[in-house]
Amino acid sequence: MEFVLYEVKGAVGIITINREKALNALNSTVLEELDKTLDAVNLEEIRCLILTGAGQKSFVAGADIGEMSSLTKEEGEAFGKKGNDVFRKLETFPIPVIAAINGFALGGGCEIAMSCDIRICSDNAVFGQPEVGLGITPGFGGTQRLPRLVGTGMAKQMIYTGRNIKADEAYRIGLVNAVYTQEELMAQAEKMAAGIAKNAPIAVRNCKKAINDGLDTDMDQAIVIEEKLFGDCFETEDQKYGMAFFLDKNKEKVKEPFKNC
Ligand code: DAK
Repeated sequence: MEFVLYEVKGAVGIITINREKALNALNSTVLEELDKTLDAVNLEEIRCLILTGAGQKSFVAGADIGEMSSLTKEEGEAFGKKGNDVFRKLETFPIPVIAAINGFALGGGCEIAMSCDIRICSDNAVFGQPEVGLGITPGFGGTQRLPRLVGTGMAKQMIYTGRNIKADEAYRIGLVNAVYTQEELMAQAEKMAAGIAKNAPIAVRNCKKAINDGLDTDMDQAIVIEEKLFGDCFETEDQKYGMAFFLDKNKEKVKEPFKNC
């Protein structure tokens, strides 16, 4: 791949958008390669993904403005669909995805981070939806995901003003869960991913599905979605093992890794 790296560390897959000269801006090739990378993740082996950007300056500085500048209406729609499809694939990916935001997360960069399950960032990170200054609306879900994450008023302020915010403000408004130094960021992301990966994989997947699907509907239906996904866990070996381990009074026993079945 030209612009996307994929590395496996134990049960954790690390996807790096590697277009540092353009601050990891998303062009069509990056979007296509991200799509292929996600399709190639071995879900038997990998239990959590981390998404980050190459270098120390930028996570993703947005969609590629050079490529977008000459698009026709039809081409703009096709570009938007390519991005939206990948972002939705990330959002609904069966296993959790952590965005490790190591610098600029502007426009499409903020939007791809919001498609991940969990966001943590470095202290030099900068977030914003500057699209209105370019004569467009956010096009990769920013008008939809930002209000759901930080509330309507704050999202409208960020989108209408196009003003960037720094890491500490992103933390304060709940756009990121934690802020680390640049040096600490990946180690912390990997630690969190490993913590997720050691839990029962089918239960973790079902939690993601319950939260995502439940948020798309009203509470009466949402609770039924949870009931079903909760019930499904009782057909797994991991539930039988996890509960039997708790109930076993032998203090010398050592917990085995969950088997993902
Ligand atoms: N696209 C293309 N190239 C970019 C880029 C971008 N978004 N951001 C940076 N670069 C390139 C710069 O052009 C420069 O390239 P060279 O000149 O070296 O060839 C290189 O990266 C380094 O950037 P700077 O020289 O500008 O670096 P600085 O440190 O001075 O400034 C910056 C960093 C992040 C503040 C600045 O680069 C900047 O403002 N970048 C643009 C940020 C931005 O406005 N991002 C939002 C883009 S709009 C849609 C779907 C999605 C979208 C729209 C429509 N449809 C539904 C169709 C999404 C839109 C966006 O994301």
